Amino acid sequence: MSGSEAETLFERIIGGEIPADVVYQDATTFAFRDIRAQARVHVLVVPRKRYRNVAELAAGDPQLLSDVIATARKVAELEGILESGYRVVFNTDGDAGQTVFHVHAHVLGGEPLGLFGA
Ligand code: D5M
Repeated sequence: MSGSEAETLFERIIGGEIPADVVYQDATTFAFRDIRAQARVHVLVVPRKRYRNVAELAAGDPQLLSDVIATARKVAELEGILESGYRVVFNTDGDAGQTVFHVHAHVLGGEPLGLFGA
């Protein structure tokens, strides 16, 4: 990450410049509802510090990746889907269709999601 790069959309949401439906935040992570929900519960979890994708985050700051996963669990708890189950997805670059290059976990649930590849 380079501090000289332009702010990402998600940095502007974290900074309060762009409104969002915030579900949870703590010292290192921030969670808000996806504007294009693909399930009854669809929340994005981002680290406050920007990494391009989960591969760079895993290589650069494994503790922060752990924080993101812990916040995904917290979101599931707050949304009442810890027992029914949920999915965590990191789209990573081209073939995965990543569109915002500030790593984010999609937390999906609240209904049966179907199986990948089925
Ligand atoms: O996911 C990027 C996600 O970001 C996509 O599901 C839409 C969501 N998005 C885009 N703009 C906003 C705003 N303003 N608020 C909330 N959610 C937003 P990707 O994995 O990069 O394809």
